[in-house]
Amino acid sequence: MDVTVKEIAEKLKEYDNYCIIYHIRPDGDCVCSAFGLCLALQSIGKKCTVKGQDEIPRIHRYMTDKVNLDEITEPVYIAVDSVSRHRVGSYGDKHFTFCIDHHNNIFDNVDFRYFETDTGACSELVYKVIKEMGIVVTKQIADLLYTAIVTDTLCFRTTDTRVQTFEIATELVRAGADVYHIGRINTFIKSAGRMKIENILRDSFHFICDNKIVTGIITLKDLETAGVLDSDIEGINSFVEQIEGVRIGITIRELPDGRMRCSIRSNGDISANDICKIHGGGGHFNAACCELNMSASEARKVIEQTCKKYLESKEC
Ligand SMILES: [Mn+2]
Repeated sequence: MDVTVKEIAEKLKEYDNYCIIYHIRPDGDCVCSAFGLCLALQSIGKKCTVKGQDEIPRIHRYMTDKVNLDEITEPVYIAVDSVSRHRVGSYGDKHFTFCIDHHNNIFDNVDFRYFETDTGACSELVYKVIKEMGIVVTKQIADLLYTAIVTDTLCFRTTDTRVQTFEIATELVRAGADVYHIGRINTFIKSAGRMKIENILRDSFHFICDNKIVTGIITLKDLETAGVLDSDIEGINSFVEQIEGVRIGITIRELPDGRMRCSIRSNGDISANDICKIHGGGGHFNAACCELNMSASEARKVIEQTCKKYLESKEC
């Protein structure tokens, strides 16, 4: 059932052993929301651990490695930042007691689900839960939750960056979050490999509909050529947004199992969410994704057709 922040805060006090699950192909928001909540729960005497199907991106490990995770045999599961059961990957068969999320959530069979859509980062909700529980936000927690906001809002510039986002960010800075370092490493500094993969992506661009729709492709081979891991290129899906005049930008990324993940970024009244729904995906209004089981070039054709149709229906 859906619960309020007050209700979930009360319920979280009732159990003692927690395992927080972040989503597959983790990003800054899910990882840092999970570890921030973990530290908060531990601070009031709960045992808590964090798990996920895939490894934590290297960029966040300077924080997550410092968290002492508890050994727990029969935990109560909490999903964070996960729109659906599919999103927690190999943990999908667990019984989830709690779910905290900021997507158009469709996670089924959850006892207590607290979600708010159109919210910059899931960590905003985690912050509200922690405050509601009366827990002190330490610098360590603040660094984690602030990182989640900076990464998920692309440094305060997504459409769902709201007053609440800034208010919570302010509180986190007051609690000691390192604005300079976190902003710099997550939104400014790029590795040589990252520079290379951006060049490869740029070279793959294909424009249609008067340059209003662009597709780019990153294959597994491309990652190898650039010498980067898939987990090291957070935010690359918004690269297409930088092109002036583009209304729908699609980044097609080959997954390890050969399927293609199409991440769509749109602007204005163009709903990336609606486009992705056509292919069984979803997400936020202006940022969503879907997966296609075909080659990269076929996926490009299919997704271009879908986007073209959608754009024509909007502009006619
Ligand atoms: Mn998120």
